[in-house]
Order: sequence, then structure tokens, then C-alpha cells
Amino acid sequence: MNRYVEEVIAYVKDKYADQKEFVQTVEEVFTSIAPVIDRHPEYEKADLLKRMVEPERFFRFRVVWSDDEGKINTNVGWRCQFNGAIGPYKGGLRFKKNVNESIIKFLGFEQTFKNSLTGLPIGGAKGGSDFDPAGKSDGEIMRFCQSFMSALYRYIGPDIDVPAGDIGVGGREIGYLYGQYRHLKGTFENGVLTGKGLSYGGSLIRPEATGYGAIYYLEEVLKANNDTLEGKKIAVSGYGNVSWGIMKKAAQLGAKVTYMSGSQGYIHDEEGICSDEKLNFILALRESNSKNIKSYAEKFGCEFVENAKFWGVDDVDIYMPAATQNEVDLEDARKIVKAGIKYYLEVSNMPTTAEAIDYLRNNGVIVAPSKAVNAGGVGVSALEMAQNSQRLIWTAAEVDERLKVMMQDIYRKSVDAAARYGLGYDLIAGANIAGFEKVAQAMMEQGIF
Ligand code: 2IT
Repeated sequence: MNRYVEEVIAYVKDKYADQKEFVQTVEEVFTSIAPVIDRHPEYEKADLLKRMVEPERFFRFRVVWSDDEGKINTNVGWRCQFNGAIGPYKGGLRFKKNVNESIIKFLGFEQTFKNSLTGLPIGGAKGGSDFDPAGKSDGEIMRFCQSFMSALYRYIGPDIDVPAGDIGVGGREIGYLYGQYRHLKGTFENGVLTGKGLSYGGSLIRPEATGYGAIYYLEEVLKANNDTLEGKKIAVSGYGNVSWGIMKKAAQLGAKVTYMSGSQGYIHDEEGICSDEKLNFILALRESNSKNIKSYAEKFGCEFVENAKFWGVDDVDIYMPAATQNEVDLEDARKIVKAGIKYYLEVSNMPTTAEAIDYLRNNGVIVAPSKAVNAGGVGVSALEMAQNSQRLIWTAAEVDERLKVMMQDIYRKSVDAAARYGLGYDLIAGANIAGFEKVAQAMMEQGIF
């Protein structure tokens, strides 16, 4: 491998030894783009890679809120403005107990290349908190969001940094965050956040976009393998917004999701999670306090397997991990290969450990990377920003069509980039290279800083 790339990876491993997710993503991306560095010796002269692994800014702040009993609670909030070379910082906020600096940095780093891949002018960022939304009342969520925004509002803006949702942050949280931003700033700058409600500037199809985009990308993968979506069965981990979008679009296009999972176990619904009734049930479940997917099995009379993951089931064609990072390890990968699965599309950010990816690919599974497959979410966020700046609203059909074209373009760009570097059909290297090239060029043209 390229010596400069090796040197920078070693430097990150040493300097950020305690940030394992961040180290993992840097190693994955930089290993992929090594052939680009071979061809561009000027990148080493500009020390481009070491500059890329340092966020341009990284805020850490205190978030204090009182619960319904009047007890004072203190959490940590973060916003990592990773790379603004190609546009205002853009990326989600994650509220989850296990969130830490490593997770925020890995997500911000990934976001930089993903956002570049969309072809739209958005830089990379991520933020969040170690706040645990589980079991919190509406009032508690609101007070937490207000406090979070009070700390953050002076560092973001429609042309500065535009947060959105991620795990634990949906339409409700974005509403409270925006309300507080507007309250503090006294301006209707709704381009400061995406994933908003339709009544105050949200975009049609944004809630569905990540899942819809993943299915459009899958269509391209299948086409390239002389295959189609018709009659395909899909196993999806998770049951959030993203999984819901996958289920909806798969059903529209003649495929079906037959497995989904939650933290308590998994559901097998051989009929497919396709009807409006089932899809709406999942939405309601997500918003309920119990969040136990067992109730789906009870309501629709299908199988629920408690405390188990479905990796290894062989009565599906496609696996789409869509829950969280590193949810599939080497042992799971072995089961997936044994089950004879041909297509494995990552949807959640970095759902697969490095060893598991290698194992899947070495055993003939076609693996597509999350930064391409899930890019439709942030892509439609950029379309929401465009609508906000024009003060108009596009139709659902228009947004959906643009999303489809965007995903086809991301797929094509990835395939072409890998081919240009003689790497064959490699969707992972292709996505990393295509995403990297634009950011690298913008940084080079903007001078050294
Ligand atoms: O991981 C992601 O791309 C997101 N959570 C969405 C980010 C966004 O700004 O819409």
C-alpha cells in the first residue's frame, strides 16, 4: 500500500487509540483511496490526509434539563464540524446512551464522503448526546432538546451547519430543536435543520428517503447482476424510519421484507411487511413507549424469536443491516455465507466489522457500503435545504424522482471510480474513491489550512 497512507493510518491508530470506531472508519476509507494517493503525489505534499482526519471544529457542551419529578440531569452534547470544503456542514444528531467522541467522529468522517457522493454541496458533520431517550416523557424530551439547542444555536445556521436526525432524533425532536432555535434567534431560518415537519418547511419524502434510496440503489445492484427486485425477499435489521422506508418502497416495487429485528428479538413474517396496516403499526410502535416488536407478531400472527438475531436465515435473497454500527461481526458473517446469501447491502452507518466485510467478500457475497446505500437520506436533506432557500415546496413525486436519479448516479459513480483505478466491481472502494475525490479537489483548490 501507499507509504503515506500507511503512515497516516498508523498515526491515527496511535494518536486516537481509544477511539476505536473512528480508527476503524479511517482505516477503511484510507485503505480504499490509497490508489488515488499513488496517482496524486501532490496530496502528500499538502499533507491532505492528516488534515482530513482532524475535524475543522469539534464542540463539546453541557446539557442540563429537569425531569418530570424536578430532578436536575446533566448530559454531554457534541457537534463535530468535520469538513466544510464542499458546502455547509451537514449531518445528523444522535441521542443514545452509548454516544461518545469516537462515535461522533466516526459518523462525521463517514458523513464527509457520503455527502460528497450525493453530488450536492454539503460538507460533513455529526453531533449528538449521551442522553438516553428511552422511557422519557414528551415534556422531558422537549426540555432536553431546548437545552441542547441553547448550547448549540450560535454555532449553526443555514449557511454554516445544518443538523438533522439520526438514531433517537426524529421529527418530534427536530420540531423542539427548531422551535428553540427560532425562539433564541428571532428569525425564521428554517434552513438550519432538516427533517422538519411539513407545516414549517419539511420536505415531502424526507422521512422515507433513506429507505427509498437504499431500495433504488439495490435495484441498480440487481440490474448489474442481471436480476430484478420482483419477488425478492429481504431481511432488515432494525424497525426505525429507515427500515420502514425500505419496507414501503420494496413493497411498491414488487419485493418484500420478511424479517425485521429489534433489541428483544426478531420477527419473521413470510407474507411480507407490505400492507399499509403493517407499515403504520411499525410507525406507531416506534413512537410507543414499549417499543417491543413482539406486539407485531401478536397482532399479525407471525413468528417472534426472542433474544436472537436473524443472521443466518436462508429463506431471503438480500440482507440489509439497518440498525447501528458493528451489528454484524465475523461470526455473523460466517452464518450469512453459509446461508448462501448473495447480496448484502449496508444501510446503517458502518454496520459491519472489518473482518466481517472481508469474510463476506472473500466468499463471493456482493457487499455495498452504507455511505452509498444510505446517502439518499442526507441527499433529500439537501433537497429540503434547496426548497427552504427558495421558499417553496416540491411535490412528493418530484422529490422521489430526484432521489431515484441521485441513487442511480451514486451507484454509477462508484462503479466507474473503481474501474478507473483497475479495481474491478468493487462498490466499497468505488464509493470511497468517488466521495474522496471531490473533497480532496476542493481542499487542494482552497489552499493550506
Ligand atoms: O447518517 C445520516 O446520513 C443521517 N443521519 C442524515 C443526515 C442528514 O443531514 O440528513
